[in-house]
Amino acid sequence: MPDDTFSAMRQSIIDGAPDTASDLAQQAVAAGIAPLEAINNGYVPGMHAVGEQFAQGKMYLPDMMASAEAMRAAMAVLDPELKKLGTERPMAGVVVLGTTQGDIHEIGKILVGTLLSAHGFRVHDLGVDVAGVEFAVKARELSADIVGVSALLTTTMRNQKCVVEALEQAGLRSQVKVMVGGAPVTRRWAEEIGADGYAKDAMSAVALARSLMELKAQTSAVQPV
Ligand code: B1M
Repeated sequence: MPDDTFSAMRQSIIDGAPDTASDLAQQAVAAGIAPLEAINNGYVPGMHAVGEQFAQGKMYLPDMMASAEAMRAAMAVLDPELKKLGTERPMAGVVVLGTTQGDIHEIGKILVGTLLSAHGFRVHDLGVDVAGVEFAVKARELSADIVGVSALLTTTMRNQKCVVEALEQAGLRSQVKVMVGGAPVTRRWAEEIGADGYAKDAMSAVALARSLMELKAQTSAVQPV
């Protein structure tokens, strides 16, 4: 894929131009470009540029919302392409996913969910602004293997801990692995709140989910009957 196309994708996000973002995504699919390559090399760098400009006061909330709309338009084209990859795979595990309470950022979480689905996981996405207890209720209902919690704000990442606590209170903690992620989240934070793992991006989230499933299988194998 020519760098020009990636920079046009990046610019469509900065400009908050959903039609252009969508057209470029369709062209990429038609050209046989891997959807993840378009996302990671084209659109996500656009989002990062928007975040930087917002932090510097060069962009305002409506601009950031328009950029998010453009990202969604691109994802509407690329998401089904990514999901197609997962249709032939055996079921890898059940994941309950959501963005933590007080936080409405969803793009990264949706991408994580899409890639998990593309790799055989059955994903139930609770959406955004999700309380700890809601994660626990859905995890019980679906006999989930993994609960995945996204947070994009330094003020809401502490609510990831509430999810771990809600699972403990529901008596589910030994059966459910917890993975956390999002821009401000770190491995150290994951350890501090008692989560089982941290992933920095969507592909690492897939690798982490697989290793958590292996760990789960090993621990259940040594449980006394
Ligand atoms: Co907001 N926002 N935002 N925002 N926003 C950030 C996060 C910010 C860093 C921008 C900045 O100042 N530079 C800043 C947070 C600062 C901080 O806390 N330190 C910020 C702020 C301040 C705010 C508001 C408070 C602004 C205001 O109202 N004054 C407000 C908060 C609203 C709320 O949630 N209560 C707000 C609102 C918004 C919009 C609604 C306009 C919009 C979101 C729209 C939507 O999602 N539908 C928005 C956006 C778009 C952003 C930026 C620009 C982009 C986020 C994004 O989509 N990135 C963001 C700046 C930035 O991140 N650089 C910013 C692309 C996405 C693919 O990456 O989400 O990081 P990301 O996900 C990655 C990884 O983090 C990881 O994998 C993903 C894919 O690789 N990952 C996981 C994510 N979740 C994971 C879960 C896992 C594993 C990996 O396991 C479960």
